Amino acid sequence: MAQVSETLDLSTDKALDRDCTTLSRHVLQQLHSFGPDAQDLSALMNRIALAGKLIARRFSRAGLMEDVLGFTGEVNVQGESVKKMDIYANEVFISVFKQSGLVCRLASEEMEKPYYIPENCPIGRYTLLYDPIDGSSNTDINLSLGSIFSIRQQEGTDLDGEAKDLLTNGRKQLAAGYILYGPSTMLVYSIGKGVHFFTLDPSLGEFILTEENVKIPDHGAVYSVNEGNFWQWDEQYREYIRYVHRTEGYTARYSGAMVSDIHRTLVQGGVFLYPGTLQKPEGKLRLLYESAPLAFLIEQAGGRATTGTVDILDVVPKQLHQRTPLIIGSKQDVAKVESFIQNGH
Ligand code: AHM
Ligand code: MG
Repeated sequence: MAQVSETLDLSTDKALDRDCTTLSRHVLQQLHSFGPDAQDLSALMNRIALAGKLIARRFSRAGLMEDVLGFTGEVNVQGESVKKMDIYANEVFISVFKQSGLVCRLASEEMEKPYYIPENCPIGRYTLLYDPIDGSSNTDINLSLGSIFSIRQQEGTDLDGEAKDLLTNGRKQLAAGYILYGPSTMLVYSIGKGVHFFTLDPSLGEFILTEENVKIPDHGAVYSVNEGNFWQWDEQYREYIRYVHRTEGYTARYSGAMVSDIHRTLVQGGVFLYPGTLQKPEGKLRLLYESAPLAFLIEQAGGRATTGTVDILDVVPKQLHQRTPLIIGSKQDVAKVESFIQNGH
């Protein structure tokens, strides 16, 4: 036997170590603890991973199955047409957390009010906030999409079922991240100890650590925004866009799914913007399900996220489905946009 281990070459050892770093093990390693709170977070992340695998599996067969693509004919609380995958993914998270015992409430972009799991409430001290499918207009054209999640500790008893304790700033998030359904499925998360990438290995059915402590570059060449809304923006935003048009070194990318755009920004740097428009003065993106979780991640990676005047993580919402303008990405690029908003240049 001794002979076998001596002959194992180093690259095999490394590959094995890598394959063994699953998400739940990584959470425990990060917290240096096997205590109850660490076990809870580890179990919560494991459930989110399961939801991600179920959604990824359905996406991968979308064109082959009945009832996956297209709209349901309903309009959600945001006034947006609902896709069949929005409903499926929303229910996947509920179903996965019903069995966890840890989560008493789930609040999602697709539901007017939080979903309560009464049997979990005496012990379930956590709330999951999520956008089940982000960028759902990409569903029918087989382009990248995502899910966004955030975990908060429940404060108080919430006896009236109003979930008012969720109307607090984004610094209260215990964990946040996204699942990216691209050529491979990735899970990116932070529990306030850096940002880490996991990739789904389909042969194992497990998310495996692929990059630890990811840092966003301080500057990147890409600006990412829906320029079709140019006519609807405030003049300061238009001036910023005119500036990048006349300055060498900028290039544009916009996928229609923010999770993909944020992932690229995290890896390569740059800035993503969704400003207020005439039709939607606060922009399109929802603070609790989209902007705050992504701001938490990007700050953990050394970047910034702002409304243009206030850091996203300091915004206290007045209602669950509140929208917010968002400028997010590399420090220097966010500062440049901010300077246009605040000083006009
Ligand atoms: P969704 O969660 O309902 O799909 O909306 C959010 C998405 C973002 O992923 C994306 O950046 C944006 O909406 C695209 O909107 P638009 O088509 O207005 O540019
Ligand atoms: Mg979304």
